[in-house]
Amino acid sequence: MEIQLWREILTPYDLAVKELIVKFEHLIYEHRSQGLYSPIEQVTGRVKTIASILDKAQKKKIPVNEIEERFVDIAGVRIICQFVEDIPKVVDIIRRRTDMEVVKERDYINHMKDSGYRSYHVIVNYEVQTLHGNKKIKVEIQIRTLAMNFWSTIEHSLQYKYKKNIPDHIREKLTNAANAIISLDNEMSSVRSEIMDAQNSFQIHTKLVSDILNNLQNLYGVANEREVLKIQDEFYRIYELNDIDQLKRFCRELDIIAEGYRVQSFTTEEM
Ligand code: 0O2
Repeated sequence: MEIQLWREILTPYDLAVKELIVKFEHLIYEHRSQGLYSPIEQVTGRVKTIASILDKAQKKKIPVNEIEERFVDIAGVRIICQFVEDIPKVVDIIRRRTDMEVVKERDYINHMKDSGYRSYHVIVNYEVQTLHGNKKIKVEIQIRTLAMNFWSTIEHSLQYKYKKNIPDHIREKLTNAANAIISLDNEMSSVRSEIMDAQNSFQIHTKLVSDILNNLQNLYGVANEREVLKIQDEFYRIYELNDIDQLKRFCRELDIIAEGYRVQSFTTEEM
């Protein structure tokens, strides 16, 4: 098949990957902006390269004209989580969505591959709208922890380097590393609530400071400069106390002051 034709075939897959990355990243944003813990930490995606498609087709003896129908991972999205416990939550989010339909699931976490590979795969049907109309395509969503991703990225590069014939002594090290990853994920899970609390406080703190600075910036345009400078000094004083409750109280009070100025400016405009 001509390269140009391949490019055309792959265009909807590229669109699907881009759309899904935006959608999953927006879920992270929605969680965080509501002060909630996001089970999704990072999202990446790729369209399989033509070389890799042809390689796999040759190995699996799939005729070129059946590739689109039989390949499930031309479009691939990878969702990275912090903890193993986040993975079923992400799977559940995917199952409940109406813009994609789960057609297959593969649990390589409870059923680790002989290589040591661990990940949860969900194959979905996803519809994209292209210049030539709607097209339903398959997307493979791989869900795994940061630690699992570290292992599989390294192992994947070694597979590439050794053309899938990784020498025994390296294979043994990879197996040891895969077991260490299981222990690491378990250790992290055992302090999960402490880690989540710490991250949560950090996010609340960041959001409060950002809200306060926004309000202060807006006040510069409408309030008396001396008053704004006084409020700003008070903010610095409270910030140094490193006390989240005081920062929350200050943020609420500043909201009330800012609201007062907003009302005042509306009334002046109306007159
Ligand atoms: P690439 O380069 O990542 O695209 P099957 O459907 O069972 O006939 P298939 O399609 O190989 O065979 O399915 P499987 O085993 O679920 O693998 C799908 C993808 O999971 C692979 O795509 C890899 O991305 C990943 N994967 C599976 N096994 C391993 C492994 O042992 N190590 C690593 N690092 N990744 C793995 P591709 O096309 O093989 O590779």
